Amino acid sequence: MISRRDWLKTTSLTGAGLLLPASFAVHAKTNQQARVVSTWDFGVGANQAAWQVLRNGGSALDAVEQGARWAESDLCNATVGRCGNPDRDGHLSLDASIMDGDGRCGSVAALEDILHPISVARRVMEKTPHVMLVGAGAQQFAVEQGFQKRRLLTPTAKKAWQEWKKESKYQPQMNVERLSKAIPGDKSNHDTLGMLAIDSQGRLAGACTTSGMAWKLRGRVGDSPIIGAGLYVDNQVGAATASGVGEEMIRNAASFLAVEMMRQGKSPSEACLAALERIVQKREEASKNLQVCLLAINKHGETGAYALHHGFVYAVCDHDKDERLLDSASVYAKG
Ligand code: SD4
Repeated sequence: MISRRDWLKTTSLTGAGLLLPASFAVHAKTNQQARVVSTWDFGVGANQAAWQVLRNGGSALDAVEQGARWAESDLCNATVGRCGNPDRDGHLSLDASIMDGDGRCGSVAALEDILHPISVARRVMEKTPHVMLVGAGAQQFAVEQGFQKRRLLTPTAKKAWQEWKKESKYQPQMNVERLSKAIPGDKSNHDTLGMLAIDSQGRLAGACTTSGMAWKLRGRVGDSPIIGAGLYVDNQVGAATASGVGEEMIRNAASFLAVEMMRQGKSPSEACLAALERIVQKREEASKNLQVCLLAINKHGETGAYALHHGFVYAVCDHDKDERLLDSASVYAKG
């Protein structure tokens, strides 16, 4: 298999007139616009999984599904997938959504004991006339579709939950730490993988996957599986995704709002800021003590982000500059 570096070298040799198969040269050219962006520092790993699809000319939809699958199974942290912290009663329940730029979408919420909620969400999109399945029904559908049921709560997450139960204090907190510093039970009790991609044909897609807030009430659903709140994609304009305290995104349809702001001519980061300003305008006091992060891409592949508070980072991967981790601007100054 050709490595990414070799690929870059080879494509520049094409310009120097060396003989390569015509399809290879076309492929290299069209892949210039492919790009994938993801929330948080673990987005780097997720982007790499997605990039394997994009670099071969694959679709944005396949890319974001692969990226989210990586986060759900290979990454082990307290807020996404199999290593996530459970709810107040000790159940690990997962939320995910997927959407493409033509408006097709699917999601699952409060799904238990299934490793890849993002792929179940895609099946909801492709195999049913519905958009969203929840709880026991989502699990039943997953099993019917061939997904294996398996107990997902890790011993570490169980231990953290048992510790938490000693005081049982539940309060959503803002995450101002990079996730690599997050350990179960510390103050960073929520983070989500939100991923947006544009492929070689200019098609957009997005995916969002999370275990939601640690110690949440049983049955609590955040923004991540709600189309328009945690994720929204429109090929005509761009796409946006969110991380942070999901209730704020739901109240303001934040991802949809960011896309609509791009439709009105704002850049991706201006659009994220405008959506956050709406949140601040509605609940100014509350917004000082919780984190909301928005990430966006427009149809030209330009990306941007904004968060309420300092500390949000996002990962970008593309043909030109490989992988990089960028700091988001914030509404409230550091400290
Ligand atoms: C939720 N938005 O369930 C998710 C959690 C999260 O960063 O993103 N945290 O509310």
